Amino acid sequence: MPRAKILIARAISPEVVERLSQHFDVTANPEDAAWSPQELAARLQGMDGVLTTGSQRIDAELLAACPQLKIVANMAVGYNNFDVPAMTAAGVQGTNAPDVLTETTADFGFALLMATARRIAESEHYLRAGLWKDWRYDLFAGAEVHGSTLGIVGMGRIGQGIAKRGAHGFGMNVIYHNRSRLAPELEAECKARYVGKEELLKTADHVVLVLPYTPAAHHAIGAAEIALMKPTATLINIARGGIVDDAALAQALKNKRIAAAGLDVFEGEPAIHPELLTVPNVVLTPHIASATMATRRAMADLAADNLVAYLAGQPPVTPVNQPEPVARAKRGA
Ligand code: 8YV
Repeated sequence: MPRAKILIARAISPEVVERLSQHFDVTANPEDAAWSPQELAARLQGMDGVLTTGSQRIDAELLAACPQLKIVANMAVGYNNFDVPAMTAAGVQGTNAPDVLTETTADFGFALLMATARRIAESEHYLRAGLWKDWRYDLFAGAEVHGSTLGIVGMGRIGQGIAKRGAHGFGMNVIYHNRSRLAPELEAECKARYVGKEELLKTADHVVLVLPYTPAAHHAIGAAEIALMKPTATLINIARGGIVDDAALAQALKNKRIAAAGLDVFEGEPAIHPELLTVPNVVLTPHIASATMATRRAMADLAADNLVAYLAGQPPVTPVNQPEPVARAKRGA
């Protein structure tokens, strides 16, 4: 039987490319080119599977152009780059990469919160620019982290990781808002109290966004929501661009409507709203919350596990849909 063919859409850990090569005919992207949707479709001709990152859009048009494609394995927990109903209807399996990045991403959420509240990036730029002349009692005086109120929007695995760090490590009073309330034992483990979104925005000293992107979550934090926040509050987004209205946030930061923000994700990234680049009270990082070598390797390994299982006729490890059987059979899966 000929070996299945897979495409790896972006550069990944070489060990995982090597591992995949033991199972499949692999076409990789070692120069890490960011292919256009047309280029991706062209490279997917004749491919049975593809390993994607969060930046390749998988929609009905692409699937129609790639009739042999059976599985798309995303090396990301978020899969808003997938049109899931289109994939299901076209008989294509989608998988994501949850769990392996939870603690690493929660670490980063906390790091960004600390950097933002304690003005680490802003003060470092000042020092590097040679502006530090003397000690002052209020030099880069920031917001208290320990003992303050931490508001988490989106209480999945990563949200819970951030809650535990805040409650157990920093003695924070943790409140959260989520589509559904956690089971009482999980709330107790996280020492977190469920509140409405408005109460959270009004009472939190630090608001951390960790909810998945859905059309309903688009601009969940805009001018009206920011207006509810304390003027001393910080806002952290490690979820997805588009959940925050970046233009409204830039305005609010400029007017000191809130104290500061920390952003790892942006609307239309890698483009950044130009005003965000000019305000000092924001920490900006290039979508690196899961970026440790070990975690990125584990994410690629999980995507590989999904490809290996599914293309061998086994159930995928972390599926996000159940492909329609007739359409699936037409693709030879
Ligand atoms: C990924 C992420 O690195 O997992 C996610 O959803 O946002 C990041 O951890 C990024 O999406 C590239 O795949």
